[in-house]
Amino acid sequence: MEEIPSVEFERPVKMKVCFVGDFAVGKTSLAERFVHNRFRSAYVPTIGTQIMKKQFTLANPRGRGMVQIDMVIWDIMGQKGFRELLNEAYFHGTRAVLAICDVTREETLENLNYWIDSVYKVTGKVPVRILGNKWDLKHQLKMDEAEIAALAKKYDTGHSLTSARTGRNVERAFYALAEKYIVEKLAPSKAAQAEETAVAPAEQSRGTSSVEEAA
Ligand SMILES: Nc1nc2c(ncn2[C@@H]2O[C@H](COP(=O)(O)OP(=O)(O)OP(=O)(O)O)[C@@H](O)[C@H]2O)c(=O)[nH]1
Ligand SMILES: [Mg+2]
Repeated sequence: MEEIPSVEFERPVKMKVCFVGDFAVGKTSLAERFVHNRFRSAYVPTIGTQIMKKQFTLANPRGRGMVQIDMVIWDIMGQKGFRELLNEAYFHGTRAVLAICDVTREETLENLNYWIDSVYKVTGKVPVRILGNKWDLKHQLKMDEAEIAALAKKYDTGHSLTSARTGRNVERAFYALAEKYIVEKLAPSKAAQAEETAVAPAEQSRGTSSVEEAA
């Protein structure tokens, strides 16, 4: 692949990520682990949605340098009912999805089809990563890893086996999703390209637009 100049990522990449999956699969717990590095064993169902922010840096997956990611996490309630009426409001503007199942409850994997398709109805196809959470309870496993991998393949992606309780693979799963988004969805910044061709080098740091998205 052609190397993209690092000027492309002078500014942070903003991305809204939605967490989807059935109730109690561990969406809130994974967000809390990633953002605050903490875990609570009590189950407090999310009502509506909880929004969290996290900044982190990655090696640019398409070229030189580092990329700063400004992630806004929408942790959405897994209980059905009136939530379904609000899908449009929740999913609008979503750039990428973490679709989470609980490896100790079989139906939570199958239901990810419903969840991902609900997002796609609003956003079109966006990058997804499948998470098999509660891997610390793998002695109670109710699905094969091969089934998780097959679902991931269907959605053109990979999967991670995570534990919000121990922290296993949590950070890596977020990083993998951000990399997929950058590689698949971000076009080189038109602003950066214009600056390269038309603006004197001393002025190059003054552009107003950050990375732009492919249609
Ligand atoms: N052992 C174990 N328990 C977990 C893990 N992740 C979450 N839990 C527990 O599972 C329960 C549900 O976790 P939540 O994070 O609230 O689940 P949720 O998906 O946000 O649920 P809703 O908000 O109702 O949709 C809580 O009791 C958590 O402590 C994990 O990786 N391992
Ligand atoms: Mg929750």
